Amino acid sequence: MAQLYTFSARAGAYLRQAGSSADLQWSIGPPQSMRVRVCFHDQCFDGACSAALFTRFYRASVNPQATFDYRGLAHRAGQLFEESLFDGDENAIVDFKYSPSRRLTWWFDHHQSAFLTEADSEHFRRDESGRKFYGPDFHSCTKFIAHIGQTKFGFNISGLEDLIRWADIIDGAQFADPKTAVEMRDPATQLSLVIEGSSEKNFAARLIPELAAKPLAEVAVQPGIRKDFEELYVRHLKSMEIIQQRAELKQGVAFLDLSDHGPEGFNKFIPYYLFPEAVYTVAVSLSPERAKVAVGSNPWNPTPKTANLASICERHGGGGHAKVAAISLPPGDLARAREIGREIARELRAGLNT
Ligand SMILES: [Mn+2]
Repeated sequence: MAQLYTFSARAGAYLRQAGSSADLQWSIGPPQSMRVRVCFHDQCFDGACSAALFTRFYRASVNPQATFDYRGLAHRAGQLFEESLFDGDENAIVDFKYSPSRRLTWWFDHHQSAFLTEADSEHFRRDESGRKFYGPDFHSCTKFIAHIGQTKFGFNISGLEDLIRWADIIDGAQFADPKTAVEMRDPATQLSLVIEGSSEKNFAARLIPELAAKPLAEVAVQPGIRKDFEELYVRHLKSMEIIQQRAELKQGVAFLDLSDHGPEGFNKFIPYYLFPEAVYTVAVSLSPERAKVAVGSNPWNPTPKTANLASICERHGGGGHAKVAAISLPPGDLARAREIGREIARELRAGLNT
């Protein structure tokens, strides 16, 4: 139920209106009891930045006294949302799939595969709240939220430019060169490594208030984060060695089976740093949660990339963006993940060599 707050100079307090027009109840009280649940794409720099930016936007444009709780969401086989997720007075999803739940009050996403079903897509098209937004042309959800905030709500992004710019560079794979992406000398790329790689539960959720309050450079040098970064960077260097040894580069496609290499992810630009001639990468990996096929394209290789990787992955039950997409299967389906990975590699090679 929506609640309205009105500041009453006479009462010297916010008045809270609750209930329908038939049984209006006004109570005196500050609106800090307004709790906003923000669900975001977990272990993703853009997901965390989207949640941070949404927080700033909401405080500036909707309710300065609101409190926020963050919950990271992950793509997995099966049901994505339980109704109990949406336990706030307001409930938002940023940088993640649409939910038709009546409890969802704000939604921002930019993924091509934002809708699980045609029914969800139709539900979104019929929404009249003016608080649910889909921006598939945006490289990052962070920049999309900034754009909607500025153009529809008069939100001032001053002081947040760096956060928005880097989320757009990182999520849109718009690094100037593979060196910037792989050598990680900028605070944003260092934070991205920690957000994607931290094994602490709810790490990103706890980092979001920092991202909303401080410049990236200040967040990145905090001792806890610095230590995590250094540990993960050592692993990053090791994974570079392994990818160097394992990659099967043929006809413009690097195929990588890293499923016996442990659950750690790897920086998706390493293959292009090591093999500039690779146009696409297909990587199979295994974690306790899922067997994953990740498909990406080399943004620095000038070869025209006509394949829509989201569409290819959708055929196998996955999704993502045109230039980077993935398929998640239950961990027991590793053999099928390998098969799908090989098949996609064949399809991409055939497409490049016709
Ligand atoms: Mn995103």
